Amino acid sequence: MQFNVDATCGKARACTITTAHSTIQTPIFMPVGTVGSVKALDMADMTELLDTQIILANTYHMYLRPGDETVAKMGGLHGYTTYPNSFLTDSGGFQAFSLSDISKPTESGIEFRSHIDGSKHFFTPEKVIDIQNNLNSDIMMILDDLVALPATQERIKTSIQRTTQWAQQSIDYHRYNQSKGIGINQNIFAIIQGGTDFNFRTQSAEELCAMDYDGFAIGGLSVGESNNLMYDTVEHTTPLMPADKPRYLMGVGTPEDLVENIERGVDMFDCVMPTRNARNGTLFTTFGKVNIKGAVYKYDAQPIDPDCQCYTCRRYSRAYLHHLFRSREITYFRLASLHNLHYYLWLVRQAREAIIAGQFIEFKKDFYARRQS
Ligand code: PRF
Ligand code: ZN
Repeated sequence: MQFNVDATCGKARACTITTAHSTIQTPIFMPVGTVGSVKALDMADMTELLDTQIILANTYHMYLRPGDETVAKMGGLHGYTTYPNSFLTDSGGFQAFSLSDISKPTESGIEFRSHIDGSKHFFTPEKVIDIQNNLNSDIMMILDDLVALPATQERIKTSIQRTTQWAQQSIDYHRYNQSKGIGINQNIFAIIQGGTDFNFRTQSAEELCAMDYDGFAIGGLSVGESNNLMYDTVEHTTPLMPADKPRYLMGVGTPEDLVENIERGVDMFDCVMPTRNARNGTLFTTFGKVNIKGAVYKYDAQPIDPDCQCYTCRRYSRAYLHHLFRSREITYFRLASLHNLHYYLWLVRQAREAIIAGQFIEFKKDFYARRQS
C-alpha cells in the first residue's frame, strides 16, 4: 500500500492511499457492506452512482455465511461481488462481541455462538487472518479484545494486554504468510483499545505503533460514552499514531462526529448510520436531519436536499419519497440509501477540499451554521 499526506490544516489531513485495487483520497467514509452487499444497493450503485473507492465487509458474517472458502473459490470478495475497488474487512472481534448471544474472550481468542444457528466457533488472531486471506480484502483488521463502556480498570487493562499480545501474533503471522506468497497484496491494521482512559490509550498506542503495521485504528469508542469523551480520547490518541500511516476510527459516526474527528487527525471512518437511518426514514442534509415520515412532506415538491446532487435528489420529490416510505416500497430503501451515502461521501470530500485549501476552520463553521436540527 502506498500512502501520501497531500496536505494538512491544523491536525486535519488530506491523504492518498493506493491499494492493489483503488486509489482512496482521505478523509474517507467507507460504506458498510456487512455480508458483501451494502444493504438495498448493488455494486453498480456503488461504482457508478456513488463513485466509492472502498467499502467495508465483515469477517464474522462472511465466515458464517456463505463461508470464506466459498468466497475464495468464487474469486475472493472482488470476484464474488464484482466490486472492483478496495475492501476493508473488520476482524470479527467486534461482531462476536455485539451480535453473538454468548461471546467469551479468553487469552487465546474469542469463543462465540453464531447469531444464525447458535453453532459454536472460536476466533484466534491467526484464524481471522486465514479468513481474511480467503476473502482477499485489501485491508485486514486484527482480532482485538474490546470492552463495553463503562468498564472496570481491571477489564480495560486485560483488554489492552490481550490486544497487544494478539497484535504481535497477528503481525508475525501475516509477515510470515507473505514470505510464503500468501496475502502479498493485503495490508493489515492494528486496533488501539483502552476505553476512555488516557493512560491505557497511551500504553496501547505505544505498544501497537512500535509494530510493523500498514495502518492503525482507534477502536473501542462510540460504545456508549459521551460525544465529548470520544472526541477527547481521539484528540489524545492521534498524536501518538505515526504521521506516515493511515488512521481509522472504527464504527463512527454522525456527520458531526466525522467533522470533529477529521479535525483531530482521523483519515478513515465507517458506520451503519447512513444506510440504517435511511431505512428508518431519517435522511441527512446540509441543514440537518429530515424524517421523511412526517406529514409535512406530503405535498412537498422539493428534493430531500436542494443542495444535493445525488441520483435521488436530481429526480424525486420529498412528497414521493414520503409516499414510498409509508407504503414500505422496496425502492424507497434504495433511493434513501443512495441519498444518505451520497451525503456522507460529499461531506468528507468537502472536508478534503477545505483541508487542501487551508480552510478547514471555515468549513467547520459553515457546516454548523447551516444546520437547523
Ligand atoms: N473493534 C473492531 N471493530 C469495531 C470496533 C472495535 O473496537 C468498533 C468500535 N466502535 C466498531 N467496529 N474490531
Ligand atoms: Zn440527495
